[in-house]
Amino acid sequence: MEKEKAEVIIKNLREKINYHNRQYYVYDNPVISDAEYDKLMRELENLEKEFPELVTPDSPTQRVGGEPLSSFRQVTHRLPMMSLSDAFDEGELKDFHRRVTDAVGDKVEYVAELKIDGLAVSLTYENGLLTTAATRGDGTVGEDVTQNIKTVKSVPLRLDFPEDKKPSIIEVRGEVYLPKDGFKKLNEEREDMELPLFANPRNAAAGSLRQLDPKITAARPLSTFMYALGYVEGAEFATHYEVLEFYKACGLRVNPHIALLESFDEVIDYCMSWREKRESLPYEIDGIVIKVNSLEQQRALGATAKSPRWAIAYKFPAERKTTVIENIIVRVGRTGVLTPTAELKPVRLAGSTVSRATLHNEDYIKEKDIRIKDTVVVQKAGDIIPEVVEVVKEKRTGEEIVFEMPHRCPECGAEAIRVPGEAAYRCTGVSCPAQITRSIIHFASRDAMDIRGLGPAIVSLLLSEKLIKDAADIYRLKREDLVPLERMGEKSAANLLAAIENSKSQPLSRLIYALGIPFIGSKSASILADAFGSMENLERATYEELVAIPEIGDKMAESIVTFFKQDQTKNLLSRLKAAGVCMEAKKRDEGPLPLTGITFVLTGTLEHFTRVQATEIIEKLGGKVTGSVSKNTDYVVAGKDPGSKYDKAVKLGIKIIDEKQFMEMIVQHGGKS
Ligand code: 1X8
Repeated sequence: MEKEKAEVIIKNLREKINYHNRQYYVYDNPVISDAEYDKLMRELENLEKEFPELVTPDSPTQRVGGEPLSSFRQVTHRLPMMSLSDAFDEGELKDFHRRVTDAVGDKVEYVAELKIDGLAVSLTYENGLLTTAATRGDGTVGEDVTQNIKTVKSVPLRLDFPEDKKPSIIEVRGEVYLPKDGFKKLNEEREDMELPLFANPRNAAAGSLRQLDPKITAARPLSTFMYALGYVEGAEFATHYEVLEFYKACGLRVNPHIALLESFDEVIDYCMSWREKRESLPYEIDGIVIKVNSLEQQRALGATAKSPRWAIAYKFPAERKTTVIENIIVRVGRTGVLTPTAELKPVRLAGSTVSRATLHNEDYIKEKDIRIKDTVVVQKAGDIIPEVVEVVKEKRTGEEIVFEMPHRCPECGAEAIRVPGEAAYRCTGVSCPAQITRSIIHFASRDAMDIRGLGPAIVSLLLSEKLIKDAADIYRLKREDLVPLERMGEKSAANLLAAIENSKSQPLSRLIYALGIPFIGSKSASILADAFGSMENLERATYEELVAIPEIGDKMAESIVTFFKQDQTKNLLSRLKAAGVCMEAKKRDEGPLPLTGITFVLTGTLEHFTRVQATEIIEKLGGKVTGSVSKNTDYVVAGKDPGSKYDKAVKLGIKIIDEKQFMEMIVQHGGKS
C-alpha cells in the first residue's frame, strides 16, 4: 500500500475507534460489539506496524504502556491540589453557607457533586494532547503516572475541543476509581492467590494506578470522573458548571449526578437524599462535594493554607444498620483462641450482605451487655470487618439470653482457660481438631515450610481420610496414599511429594515459624534461629535466656518455654527430625558476605518472593532488612502497590529498585533467582 493511502485509512480508523471508545467508556453506551471493535484495532495495529513513521502519541494503539519503570518521576503541580474541609452534619453545612454569604453576599449558586472514593489525579493536556498525568501526592508534589493513566480507557489521549474554546494548556483534575464489581473481583482473585486483600475500593484504585508496570494497571477495570480545573492557559471560564460542560464536550468522563442548585436548602436535600441512594451506585462514594459555582466568587473567597473556602465535603456517617443477633457462636483459631461471633439476621451493609459480626472477646460482650436475641447496631470497621457497635436496649423483650463464654472448647471439648492478663480464652486441648487443621495449614503455608499444593482443602481431606494426624505425618505420605484422593492425579501427587521433600531443607527460621508457637511470627522466628542456631538449643532455652534477646518480650519467652515443655511438642519434633527435616541453622562462611553492611527495606508485593523469602535471601547474603526507611537505608525494593515507605524513600533520595533489579543483584551474588 502507498503511504498516502495508508495515512488516510489510519486517520479514518483512529476516528472510528475513538468514537466507539468514547461511546463505551465515557458515555456507557456501546454501539458496536467487542469483536467489531477488536477488528478495527487490529487493522490499525497492522497498518501502524507497516508504517511505523505514522504512529502518533494519541493513537489508540498507544494505550498499552511500555516497559516497567524502576520508580515514578516526581511532578510538581502547577497549582497545588488542595484537600477539602469536611462537614459532618447539617449544622456544619449551614456554617459553611453562612461563611460564604458573609464574604460574597446572598446571591450564591452551588454545584453539588458526588464525592468519589478513589484517587485524585491531574491530567495536563498541551494543545489538546495528554502530556502528563500525576497523582495528588502531598498536594504540592505528586508522582508521574502518565504511562498508567494512558491505559485507562475513559481518559482521552487527545481532547476534542469545541470551536470556540481551545486552551493551549489545561490541567484537568478528577478521580480515578475502581467500580464496586471490579473491586470485588480483584479481591476474590487476590484471595485465591493468598494475597492480602484491599480494604476498600480507594486503596484498590491507588494500588492499581501506582504500578511500575503499566500492564498491571491496564488489566484493572479503572474508570474516571473529572470534576475540577487546575492550571489553564488560553481559555476563560465564568463558572464551575461551565467547566464541567466543557469537559463533557471535550470527551472527558463527567459524573451524571451533578446538580446546579440555587438555594442552600436544595443543597441540604441533595446531601441527605444521597445517604440512602448511594447503595444503588455502581461505585463507592463517601460524601458530597459542594462548590460555589461562580469562579469570581471562588477567587474572592480564596483559600486557607490547606483548603479552599469556596467548597466543602459533606461526609456520610459510617454506615450502620440494626439487626438481630440470632445466636452467638464461638470459633477456634489456629493458636486455640476462642472468638465469640454473632450470627446475625442478614442485613445489607456498605455494599454487601452481612450475616456475622465479631464480638471480639468476653470483655467486649460484658462491657456492651450484648445478649442473644438482642437488636444491635452493626457497622463495618475499616469498611471490611463488620462489628457489633451497640445494643438497642429499648427493643429488649425479656427473652434475651445472657451469653457466657464456654469453659470448654466447642471443637474438642478440652478445657478453655482465660490466660491472666489476656482478654482471650484459649483451648488447652492437645488434639483439638480445629487447631490441628489450622496448624497444619499454617505449617505448610508460603511463609512457613512453603509446601505448594498443601492448601486448606487437601489438609482437611488428608485429616478426614485419617492419612495424617499432625504436621509430622506429612512426611510419611506416599504416592499410593495420594493418588486415589479426589481431584488428585499422578501428576499432582508427584508435585506434592516433591514439595514435601523440598521443605525438609527449609531454613530453621521457617521451621520455628511453622510450629505455630503463640506470639511467634516469622520475624521473631528468624531472630530465634539466629540466636540459638539449632532447634535443640531453642528447646533447651530458659526464660531468662530468651528475654535477654532484645526483640523477645516476656510474653513471647513464656510462650516459647510453655510450648517446648509439652509432650506433644517433643513428640512432634522428634518425628520431624526422624523424617529428615533440617533442625540446624546453616553455617555462615567465614569472611564478609556480598551484602554485608547493606540495609534494605521491602515495600509492596513482590511477584516472585514473599516478604519472608526476600528477607531470607538478603540475610543469607549478609544484608539486613529493616521495617522503615531512614537515611541509613541503602535500597528500597518496591514491589506491586508500594506503600508510604516508597514515598519516604523518594523524599530521602534513597535508591529504589524494582523486583527485576533486586533479582539481578542477588543472582549476581549467588543468591536464589
Ligand atoms: C475530591 C473529590 C472531589 C469530587 C469528587 N470526588 C472526590 N473524591 C468532586 O468535586 N466532584 S473534589 C475533591 C477535592 O478537592 N479534594
